Amino acid sequence: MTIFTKITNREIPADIVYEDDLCLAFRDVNPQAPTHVLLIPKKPLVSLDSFAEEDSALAAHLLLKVPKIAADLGLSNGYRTVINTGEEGGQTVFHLHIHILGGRNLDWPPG
Ligand code: IU
Repeated sequence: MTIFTKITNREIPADIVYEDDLCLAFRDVNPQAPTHVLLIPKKPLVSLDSFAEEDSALAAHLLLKVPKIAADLGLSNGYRTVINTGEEGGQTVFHLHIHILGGRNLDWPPG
C-alpha cells in the first residue's frame, strides 16, 4: 500500500481540496509552485501504464475534474498538469497521480 492509499483511507492526514467517490485531490507536501495539488484515483493504479480499457470512465473522470479543481483553486491565468511515469519519468510514489501546478509562470522544458 502506498502513502496515497493511506491518505485516501485517512490513515495519514493531508490537506484535501476535492473528493468524490472515485478520486481525491490534496496539496503536495513539497510544493513546486504557489499552488501544487495532486489528483489521484482512489483505485490504487500504479501509474499511467496501469490504465486498462475497463478504466476508461475513470480516466475521463480524472481528466474532466482537472479544470474544475483548477478553477476552484483560483488558477484563472493557467496551470500545468504533469503525470510522471516510471523511474526515468521521475515518478517517486507508485500510485497514479496528476500534478496540478499554478500560481506562477512555469518554465519549459522541464528538467
Ligand atoms: P512524483 O510524480 O511521483 O515524483 O510525485 C510525488 C509527489 O508526491 C511529490 O511531489 C511529493 O512532494 C508528493 N508527496 C506528498 O505530497 N506527500 C507525501 O507524503 C509524499 C509525497 I511520500
